[in-house]
Amino acid sequence: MRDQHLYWLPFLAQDVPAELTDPIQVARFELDLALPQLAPELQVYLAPDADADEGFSILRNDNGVTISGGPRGILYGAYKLLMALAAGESLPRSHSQQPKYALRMINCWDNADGDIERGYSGRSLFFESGRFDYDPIRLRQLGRLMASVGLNVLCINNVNVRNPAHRLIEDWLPELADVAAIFRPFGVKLMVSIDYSQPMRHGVTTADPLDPQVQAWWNRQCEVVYQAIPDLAGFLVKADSEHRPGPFTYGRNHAEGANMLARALKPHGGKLIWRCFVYNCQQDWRDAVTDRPMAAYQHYVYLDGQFDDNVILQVKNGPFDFQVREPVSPTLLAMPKTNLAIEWQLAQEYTGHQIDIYAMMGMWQEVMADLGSNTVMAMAAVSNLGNDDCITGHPFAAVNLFGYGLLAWNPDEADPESIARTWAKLTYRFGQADEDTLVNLLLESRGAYEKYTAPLGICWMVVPHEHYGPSPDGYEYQAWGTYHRANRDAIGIDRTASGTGYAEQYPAALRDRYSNLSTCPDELKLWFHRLRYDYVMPDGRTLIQRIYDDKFEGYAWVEEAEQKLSSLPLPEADRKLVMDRIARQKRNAREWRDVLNTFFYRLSGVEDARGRKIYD
Ligand code: GCW
Repeated sequence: MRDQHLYWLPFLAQDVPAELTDPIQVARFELDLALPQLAPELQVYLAPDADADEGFSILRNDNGVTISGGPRGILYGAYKLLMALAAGESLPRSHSQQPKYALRMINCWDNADGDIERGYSGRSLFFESGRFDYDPIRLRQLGRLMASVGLNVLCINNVNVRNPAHRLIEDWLPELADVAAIFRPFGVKLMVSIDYSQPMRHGVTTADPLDPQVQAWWNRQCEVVYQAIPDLAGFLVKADSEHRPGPFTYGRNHAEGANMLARALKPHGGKLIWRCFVYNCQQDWRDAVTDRPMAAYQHYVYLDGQFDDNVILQVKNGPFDFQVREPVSPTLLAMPKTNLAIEWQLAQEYTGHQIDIYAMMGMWQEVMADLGSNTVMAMAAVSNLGNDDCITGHPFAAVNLFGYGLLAWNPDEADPESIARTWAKLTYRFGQADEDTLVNLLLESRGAYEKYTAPLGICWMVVPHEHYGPSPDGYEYQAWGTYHRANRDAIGIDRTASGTGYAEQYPAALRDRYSNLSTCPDELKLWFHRLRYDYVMPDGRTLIQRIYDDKFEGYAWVEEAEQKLSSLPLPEADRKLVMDRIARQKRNAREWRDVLNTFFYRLSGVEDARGRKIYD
């Protein structure tokens, strides 16, 4: 059955036919489908330009509009035009765009058994029961959604390559090639995650990157893979991370490890995306010297300049792990001679499981501002997609997919308000007042979530493994390096020069800003500093009072949001999902409020200055 959720493309109420094989054909189809409703008089001409690639220009004159560019550029230009018409934006007479990043990737953490690691929108769109199993109509719809916001690479399997997903580049190449063909007309190239020890399944006795047999195995494997899928974007690798195999086993560093694979991919034009999520996940909680967020910098920065030119190091936006609030990863600022990609997580692992509303644009904007615009050359995001009726589970989580595409195309033009507004206009076509209500809810959602969950950048206080709901000491005595070290007087870890020294990994301006309590943003104060509960915040409140206030305010926001949502004229298919989820969000927020307030009250013995109910 056809998807009832048309996401931000409600004017494309018919599927792209399977026969179309080229982005220009798709562009023509989409225009012919949508223009009669959006601008019946408008003539749109397509002018393919053999020298152009992904950029496009849209020129308006008295006869109509001409979109020119390479095939993918024309497709992007067609969507741009249609979305501008649908959102009621006026396009200038002449308009050109070029993507800022050549690789704009989605990383699916889909397992071959159909389960999705950290997936909150149902099961895999690609796999079930240990084999490929998909609905081509749904995949074409995903191709269309991706192309409409300029996303061009889709890695379809989990970075934790679980059996039998290694067969993707071995026995399942014909199926993989079929999926690649489905996405090709949308300008989307496939990528696969590979297992570093893969040669050892084939009689090679080692995975040592400097062993010639290993190099030879990968060279041969890449020939076979690229024969089946000549435009495969490349491989994604999680090595020496959370028990995954990698070069450390053989005493090799990650430049040696990555370059070996990159050399096998190189003759075929493939890229090697190498993740930097490497840290000691077997730390003793008594060890107060090792500081997990320092790990990536220590493992990679000294190797700057040693990676081959088709290697891209993929670094998570924050140095910990997609927490509610983190500073920018210092590794992203310290490797000028290396190709770097920033990795975001659209899947709401720590940010509400696509039950709680959490629009990510504010986080992107803050991180990009600290990053400076020329530091990274590619973008990746962990997928929030699945086979639920609504592909992002929560209909509002689609704003994160939509916005991420715009961000990866050009972060300078992706401000939170315009992303939220354009998405809301396209998706719901509400009247102005309802649109404002929705846009404001989206823009406030991150701050609200942050208020009722772990305070001021302290990170992990979630239920272990599941990562939804409060458990203040859940990770405190574990091996993951995730400690808040709260006692009766104080909470947090000093990460300045007088403590673990983490802040010294930054360039001077950021180091000083974070190290100095008066300039460190409130939301990161407990990320960088150990503070007493009676510490007086810049606004005059004590730390403990700020914590209590935030929990009450965060919960109150959810109560109000529920009211506001109930009066929005949402389409039926979305209404049920949205109202069901906000009720669950309210229960979650209430638990967070009361569990955390009780936790801090029991430790500190300090009463709430406003006398609100805190359970003892
Ligand atoms: O945040 C952690 C997640 C793991 C994930 C890992 C990673 C794919 O809890 O589920 O594994 O990050 O990014 O590799």
